[in-house]
Amino acid sequence: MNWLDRCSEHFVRHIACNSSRRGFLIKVSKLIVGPAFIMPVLPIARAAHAGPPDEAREHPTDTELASCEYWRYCGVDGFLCHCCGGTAESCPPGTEYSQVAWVGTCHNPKDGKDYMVSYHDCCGRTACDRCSCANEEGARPGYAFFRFNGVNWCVGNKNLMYNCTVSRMLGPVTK
Ligand code: ABN
Repeated sequence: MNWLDRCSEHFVRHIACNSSRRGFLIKVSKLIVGPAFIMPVLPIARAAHAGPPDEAREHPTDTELASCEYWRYCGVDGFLCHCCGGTAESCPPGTEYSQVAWVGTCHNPKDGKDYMVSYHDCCGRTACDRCSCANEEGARPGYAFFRFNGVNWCVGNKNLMYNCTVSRMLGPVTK
């Protein structure tokens, strides 16, 4: 028998001699039930998957979606994908979402609430050049580059070519 076998045997015998079946079952059930009490307080990014709340599931018109004034575009610096063969939230065919995004907080005048919106560039085709917006809510000039939104977010993708920008609703801002 090698040392690993001897150690394992010793370890298992030690557990067998020092624990009862009931004690073992109690420990196992604690392992199973315990996380159920801890999980609700862990910081899980539910908002990213929850999508917009019911009140934000509005039905904007085509004209609104093609306008830089539409509230959810408050941080867009680029071309609106809605005008480029995609939608406000989805990239045009032949392009893919940027791995990096700019996140902003926009005020919805219809329900008076603030919402988090992430702005992804769509990458892989030449610039769409339609519906150009230069909104700057929450942004700072270029010299404060950590807070500057006039950046090509395709930098993290294989294909760096910028086409247009989508505005994806993450959820309401709770204070
Ligand atoms: N985020 C849109 C963009 C792309 C290239 C240059 C400026 C802004």
